[in-house]
Amino acid sequence: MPSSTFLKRHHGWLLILCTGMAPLFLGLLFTGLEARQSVHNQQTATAKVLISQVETLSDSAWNIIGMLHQFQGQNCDSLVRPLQLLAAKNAYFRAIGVMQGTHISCSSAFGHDPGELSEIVQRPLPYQVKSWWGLSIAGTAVVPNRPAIVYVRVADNGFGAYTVVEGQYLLDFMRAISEATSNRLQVSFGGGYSFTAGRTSASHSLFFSPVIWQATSAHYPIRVTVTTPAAEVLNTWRSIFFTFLPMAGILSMLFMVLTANWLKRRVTWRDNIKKAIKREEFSVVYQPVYRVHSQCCKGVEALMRWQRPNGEWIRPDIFIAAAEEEGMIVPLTHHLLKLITQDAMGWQVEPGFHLALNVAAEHLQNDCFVMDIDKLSQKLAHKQFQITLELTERSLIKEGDEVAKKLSLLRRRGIKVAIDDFGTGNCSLSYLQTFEIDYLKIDRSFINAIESIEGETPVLDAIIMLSHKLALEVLGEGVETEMQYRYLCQRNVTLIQGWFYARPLSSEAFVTWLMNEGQRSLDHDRPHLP
Ligand code: G
Ligand code: G
Ligand code: MN
Repeated sequence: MPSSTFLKRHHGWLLILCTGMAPLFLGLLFTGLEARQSVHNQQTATAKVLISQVETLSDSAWNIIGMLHQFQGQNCDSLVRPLQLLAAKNAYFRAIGVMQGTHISCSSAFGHDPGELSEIVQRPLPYQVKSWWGLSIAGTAVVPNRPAIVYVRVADNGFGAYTVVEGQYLLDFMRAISEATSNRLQVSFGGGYSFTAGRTSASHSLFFSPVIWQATSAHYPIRVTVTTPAAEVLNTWRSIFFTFLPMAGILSMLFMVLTANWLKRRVTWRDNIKKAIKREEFSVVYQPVYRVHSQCCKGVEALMRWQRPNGEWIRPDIFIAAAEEEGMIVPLTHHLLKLITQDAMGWQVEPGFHLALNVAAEHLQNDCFVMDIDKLSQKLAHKQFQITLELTERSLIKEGDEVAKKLSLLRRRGIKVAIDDFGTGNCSLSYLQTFEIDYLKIDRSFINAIESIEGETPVLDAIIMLSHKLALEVLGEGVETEMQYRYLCQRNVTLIQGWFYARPLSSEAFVTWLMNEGQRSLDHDRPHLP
């Protein structure tokens, strides 16, 4: 096996492998993102629940404090009972009381003169003058190890009320959520002590790091932090990935089979064309072109044909397109030039007889192009053919400058250039300025649009007029009826090609046809013009 073929085979396997891996890689990426999103959704939901819980607590705390303000001015003896009653009725409260400034004057837990508020909360007070505030704290004087939240309101005259909300309920609630979601939760009120539930795990896994989400309440200074450890993110990802895995597997297989099929087809086309060249399955037919002025055959267009050994004909538009795609168009055109040279050697034609051939885009851009055409004209020099290159608009798009240079060089050596299938490509008009052109071949579809000899065919008429203005010769392609022929003659289209005049013929058939029919006029009633 030659080394280049070996490499190509390997490339094939690599490509199959890559397309097989693609769904897996995309799946990894996609499920990674999906896991992060899912973790994030869970975090925001958790934060929302927690915030709403603390808001409910705070609402009832402020409610009670509002009620305490009605006891303003009463002494502690008469206050203790109602305070104790209020505290007992509300499950959340560890203590409630009233104060003067920061000094507590009466409390549900201690009765008379329990001391300064700062002693109860076991830390300096965050505000001396602010009239409303709340703070989460690590513990109180009586229960130092159980966190709580203290709420305080002091009126302008110095009368104040406070309540200490038991933190244990909130902590239990947080622990339950933390266990269910494997998240670490932290809650603080007014920037104070952080209620914390769940383990701290700072470990990073290979692809994931812990995900942290912070949220605050719109009503109170509540801050909630939800931390999902890396291991939990990994778990979430794993469950999403394993759900996705069977689909990825099926996609992988499908992609690999499709790629393998595609590669096989490519190789098959390439190999088949190569073999067909060797086995001489290709041949060339020549379709005569009629010149209206001289009323005789003035040239031919060479068209390639492929017949398989089993007799099946492969359509030229199919095998030409396949050859272009598989990088076989240059070798195929070399073969075509060889066949044309062999055929045309045997023809008896007048000097200046047109020999037109179709050139593919890739060949035009190839370095060997000018040399190939030079070789053809040298080999046929003694026959003095007028060689014409038919290019499609599509082939002029790429490397326009290079192509224009090559065409200009060949034109100086006497080669003519035609635009084939004119009007079906894009940007047609700009090409007329950029490239040096001798002929326009009007696409068959425009000729087909002719409905009657008197009627108008606006696009066709415009193309013909444009060619005349640009002093280009026009050829009508695919002329099938006398009506189409007359229509074109009326509008001074000088060259006619199509079944109405002649079908594409093998070289031998063409030689006979030229002898018998080559001088035949399509108009018996018109005199010959020079
Ligand atoms: O006549 P026919 O059915 O062969 O042509 C079909 C298409 O194939 C046309 O567009 C024609 O330009 C293209 N074609 C035919 N022979 C050749 C050839 O030798 N080279 C290239 N590049 N195109 C060809
Ligand atoms: O695109 P290009 O001009 O290279 O191709 C010419 C194509 O037109 C060839 O396929 C040829 O067989 C086909 N052809 C030539 N004359 C006629 C015609 O009168 N009618 C139809 N339908 N096709 C034609
Ligand atoms: Mn053509």
